[in-house]
Amino acid sequence: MSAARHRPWRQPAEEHAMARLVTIAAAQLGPIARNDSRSHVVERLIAHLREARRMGCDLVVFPELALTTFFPRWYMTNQIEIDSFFERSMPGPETQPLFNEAKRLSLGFYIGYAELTPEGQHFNTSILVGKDGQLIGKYRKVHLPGHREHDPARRFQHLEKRYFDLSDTGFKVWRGFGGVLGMAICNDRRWPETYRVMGLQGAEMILLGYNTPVHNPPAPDHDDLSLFHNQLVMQAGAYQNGCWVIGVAKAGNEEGVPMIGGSQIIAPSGVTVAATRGDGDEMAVACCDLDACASYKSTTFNFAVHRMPQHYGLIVERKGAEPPP
Ligand code: CDV
Repeated sequence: MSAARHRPWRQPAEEHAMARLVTIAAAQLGPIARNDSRSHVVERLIAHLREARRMGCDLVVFPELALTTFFPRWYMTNQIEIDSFFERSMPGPETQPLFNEAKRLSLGFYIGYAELTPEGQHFNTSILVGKDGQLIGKYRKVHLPGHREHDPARRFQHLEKRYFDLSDTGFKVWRGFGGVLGMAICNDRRWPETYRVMGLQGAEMILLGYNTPVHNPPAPDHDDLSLFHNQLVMQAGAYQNGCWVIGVAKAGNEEGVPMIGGSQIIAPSGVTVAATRGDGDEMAVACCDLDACASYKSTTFNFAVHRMPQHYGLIVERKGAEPPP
């Protein structure tokens, strides 16, 4: 992948005119305190939108659970307290200004939030909203990490399995922004199946937000590798499926728990073309050519020609590894 493919202003005018260009803002957030109001957070999101407009963006990607602090770090039993971190409608009264401003600026956006449905289900959800303010798609997180009960051995908890229901959406893709887009959330990015299921539906760009503590209580030996692993999995997912991957963090020291930054925009080559540098509110911006996917999707990763699904049955038949006796 030559740098020119990522920088249309270096392309010949004719090629530029034909390219499917989407300018993306990876809108990283710094920490959100437990007591921060939704309205205060929405002001920060709107500041990102305005900056993105100034930079000529089409689509702004916000993190996972972008409206509150990352509450699964605390063990809670009071359902009223738990539900206070969830949105009963989207947009709701406090998030409506975000939708209004995005539409006024003609910007699409992806945002993650905790969803409480009218039936009482709790999901870790993301939505993709078009430039006209209309919902393009909704995704509910498939890979819920962590545990269900309080674990006193941990410095902080990771109770996604306790607070969220299992996904009922799976991995879908949608047409929008001139291409085919998919969504994932945080832990999903570590699993090759996430990208491949969307790759098999022709995904040209996968949007994903995350909250990743630097410290991994069950495996502290991974701590020094947390940024490396973040980049490794997203670059592999992009390259092996010939698609753009946009990964966006909520970063920094949130309620005493340091979280990684490392938000980035990755080309179908697997090369990161823009990245944040710090762990606060910060944007990385890149003009992404969706046609850059074709050279990967039509050669090395031409699935229709080269995949051998008759040899992949175990991937769906078996959940855990079973070594020979
Ligand atoms: N929010 C997440 O899904 N976080 C996980 C944690 C468990 C490390 C992640 O994979 O980044």
